[in-house]
Amino acid sequence: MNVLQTSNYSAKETTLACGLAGVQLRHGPSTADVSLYGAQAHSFRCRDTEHLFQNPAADFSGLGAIRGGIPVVWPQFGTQTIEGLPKLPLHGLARVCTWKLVGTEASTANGASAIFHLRGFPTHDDAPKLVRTFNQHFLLELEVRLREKTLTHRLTICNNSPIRMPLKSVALFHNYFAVQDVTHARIEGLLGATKVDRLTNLTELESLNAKRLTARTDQIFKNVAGAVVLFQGDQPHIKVSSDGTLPDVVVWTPWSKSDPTYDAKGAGYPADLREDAWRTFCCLEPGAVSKVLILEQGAQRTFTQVIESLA
Ligand code: TA6
Repeated sequence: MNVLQTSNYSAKETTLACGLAGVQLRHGPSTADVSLYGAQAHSFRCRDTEHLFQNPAADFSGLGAIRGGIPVVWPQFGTQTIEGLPKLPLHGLARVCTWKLVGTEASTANGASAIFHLRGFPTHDDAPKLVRTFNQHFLLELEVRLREKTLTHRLTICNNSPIRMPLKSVALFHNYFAVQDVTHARIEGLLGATKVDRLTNLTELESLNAKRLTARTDQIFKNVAGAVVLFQGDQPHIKVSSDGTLPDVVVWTPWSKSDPTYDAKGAGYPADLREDAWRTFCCLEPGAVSKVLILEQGAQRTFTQVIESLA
């Protein structure tokens, strides 16, 4: 078992509270849990505040997508397949594959971190079925770093193909943030961004500085200039920023099944969400999804998001 520990910092390989194998990071009073399955963060706790929504009814068998935490969306967003590439499950393969832990660090200067790899060796017989379906060589590296008030994700996509073949993909961090009540949440930082409504297909500029959620919402904001802040009531709760590498932000809440956009059977509603769970999360998802990234043989690109607790 890999345990790196100093007095206030640790990065410990363990079985997480959700039952999956992973790493628990600790920095002073803050902790973060990340599973090998999906390299998915399931918990980011600052003192007594848990910032990530976790769906207790989710499938933690390691066989399907886990709704909650921070799923890594790659190489496709939603059901949008990329030209020339095979059809993959919703939001791609990264969140439903088991990654390899390749390193941990815990130091006063840098906080606690873990690095995970997912490699595409489509020709290997033991490669996950989805990797063989995708049929591309790639290396994904995800570094998750915890400091007392921040959780940073750095995803590097590398085209390590032995032959001259471009690697096409989009990427996004599907952050499920825990809130007391989404009907009292508001989001600041989207003013002036181009808003594409995925429910109505309308595109317009966002005119609100303080965006409140009042119904089912599924929108992509393009060219978001700076940080986005999620408020609980009047209290700033979470700040999400990137270094410019993630220009899009998706805002999603399924709202309640009684939203008029759902039919009587609730088609399109997340199947494993318990009755009132929709109230307790809001997805704010920095990504690079409106333009396909094309990496030539040997090229790589890094995408960074920083989540800061303001609680
Ligand atoms: O990112 C927003 C979104 O694409 C929504 O359209 C919604 O369908 C959701 O993601 C699905 O994500 P999930 O984690 O529930 O599979």
